[in-house]
Amino acid sequence: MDIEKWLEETRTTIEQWIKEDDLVHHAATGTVEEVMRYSLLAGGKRLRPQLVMASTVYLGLPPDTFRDAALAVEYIHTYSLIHDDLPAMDNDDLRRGQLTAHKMFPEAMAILSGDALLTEAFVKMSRMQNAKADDVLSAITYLSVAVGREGLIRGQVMDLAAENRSLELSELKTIHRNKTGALFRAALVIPALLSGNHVRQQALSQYGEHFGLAFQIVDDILNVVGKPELLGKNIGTDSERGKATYPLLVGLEQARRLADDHRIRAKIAIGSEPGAQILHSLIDFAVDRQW
Ligand code: GRG
Repeated sequence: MDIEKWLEETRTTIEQWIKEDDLVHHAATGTVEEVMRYSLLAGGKRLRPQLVMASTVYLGLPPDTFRDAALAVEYIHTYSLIHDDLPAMDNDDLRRGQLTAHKMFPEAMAILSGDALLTEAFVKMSRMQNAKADDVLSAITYLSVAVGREGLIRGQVMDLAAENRSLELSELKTIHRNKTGALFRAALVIPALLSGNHVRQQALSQYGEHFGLAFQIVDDILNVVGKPELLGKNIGTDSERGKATYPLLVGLEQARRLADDHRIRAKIAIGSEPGAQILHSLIDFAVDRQW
């Protein structure tokens, strides 16, 4: 399949959905919605909502069935980037080649826009169409655990605590399983929960586990050998910050081998069922990407 075409078409669709969201469409100057719109429309690969769509296809449903869930995971991702860039965290001025939210707007408004994006995601989940109330509740529970103190937040806390300290590979894996992997896994599992398809839930969760780790290993590799003009950010920042990364711990070649290993395991997890083709191509993209 032509994955480049699929990625471009779905990216356009997702950006159109964001623009059609009332809060974005009616965002007035000087409001928190303006900051939310700025960050939501500042670019990005849109991989997490694309995973919601690919998972939905794997389950035999039209890709836009769970549009609100696709938006919810992208809103949470955007919140995490805004907060991660803040002076108290990574203190970055640029994201995707553009000024970070707290550089473009007052810092307090950037913090609040992140808070509002996180809560808006759950508003969207709770108003979900095309799913039974019990299934919506299961999906909300899964997502809130994934991005809370046992998932995303845990990963970020561990990441901050690990700065300028040497780490074991197993500790690094735990950080990334939470910080990067939890939201990818949620994007994949949520359509199974919303459609009550518990048979495929396990396969999607395992695929998500390997997808998240492969994605992060490649992210670490690109921070060493990537092209800044493609990435929209500087390279070499991980080593400047004294961050433990896969290339630092195991070397570039072994890091590449590990990413490939996760690619293979992800593909085995979902098998070659009808509808699995996009997921196969997506893990190829995650591992082979240059941005
Ligand atoms: C809750 C503050 C807070 C943080 C949680 C997700 C996260 C932890 C921090 C965001 C920064 C970061 C480097 C996360 C690791 C995952 C990752 C590589 C994110 C970037 O994802 P892409 O490449 O981003 O999909 P785009 O720009 O394409 O949307």
